[in-house]
Amino acid sequence: MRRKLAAGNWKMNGTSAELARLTTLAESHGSAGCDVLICPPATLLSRAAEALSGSAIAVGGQDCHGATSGAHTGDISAGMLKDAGASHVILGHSERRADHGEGDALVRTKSEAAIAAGLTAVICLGESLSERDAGQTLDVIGTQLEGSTPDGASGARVVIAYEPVWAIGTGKVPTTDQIGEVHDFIRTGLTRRFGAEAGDAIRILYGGSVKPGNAAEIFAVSNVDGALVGGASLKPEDFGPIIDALE
Ligand code: G2H
Repeated sequence: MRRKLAAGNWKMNGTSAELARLTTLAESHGSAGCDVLICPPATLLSRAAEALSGSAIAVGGQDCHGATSGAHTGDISAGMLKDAGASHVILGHSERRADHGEGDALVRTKSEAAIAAGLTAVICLGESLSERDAGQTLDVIGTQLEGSTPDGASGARVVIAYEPVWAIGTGKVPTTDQIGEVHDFIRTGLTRRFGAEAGDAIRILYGGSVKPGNAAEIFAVSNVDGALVGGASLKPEDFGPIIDALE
C-alpha cells in the first residue's frame, strides 16, 4: 500500500517573512495521515527544516547538480541539500527543462546523484499542449520516464510527478480520464522496468493547478498517490485542505 504524499513546491517564492507559514502548517498538519513535503527556495532550506523540526513534515530542494562538489558556480549538490536538512529533491521540473535546457539524461544524472546522497528524487514528467494536441502524450511521457529515471529505482528513493506543462500555473486541469490514462501508463512502465514489487511501490503524483476545490476529485483517480502543488502550497489555508483531501 503506497502512502500518499502532498508535496509543496514554492518555486522562486518566499523570504524569511514567509517562514511563519511553515510554523502554522506544522501546527495544523504536523502529523497528518499522509506524508507532507515542502520544497522552499534553497535560501530558506535550513531555516525551513528548523521551523518544521518538531513535525513530520519533510523538507526538499527544487534542483541539485549532478556532481558531488567542484567548480560549478551557483549550483548546489545533493549532499549540500541533505546537509541543509532536505530529505527530497524535485528534479526535471518543466520550468528547469524550459529555463535551463535540462534534458532526460541530465535529469537522470541528477537523480542518481540525489539517491547516492541519500535523498529521494521527485522526478517530473509532462507533455506540452502541442504534444497533447498532436496525440503524442504517452510517447513523450514514456520517453521522459525511461530517460530520466535511474536504474534500480525504488519506492523509498524515487517519486514520479506527472505535470502536464499546459496545466502548470494556468488553472487548466486535465480531465480525470486524462490523468488516469497517464498515471496508469506510468505505473505499467515502472512495473515493466523495475519489476512488480518495486514498480508498484513508487508513488506517482499529479501536479498542475491542484487547488483545494479540485484535489479530492484528482486524488480519487487510479494510481494518483498525491500531488505536487505549486501556487496553492504557498499558504497553509490552501495547502491544508489539499492535505486533508489526501488523508
Ligand atoms: C506545477 C505545480 C507545482 P502549480 O509546476 O510543481 O505548480 O500547482 O502552481 O500549477
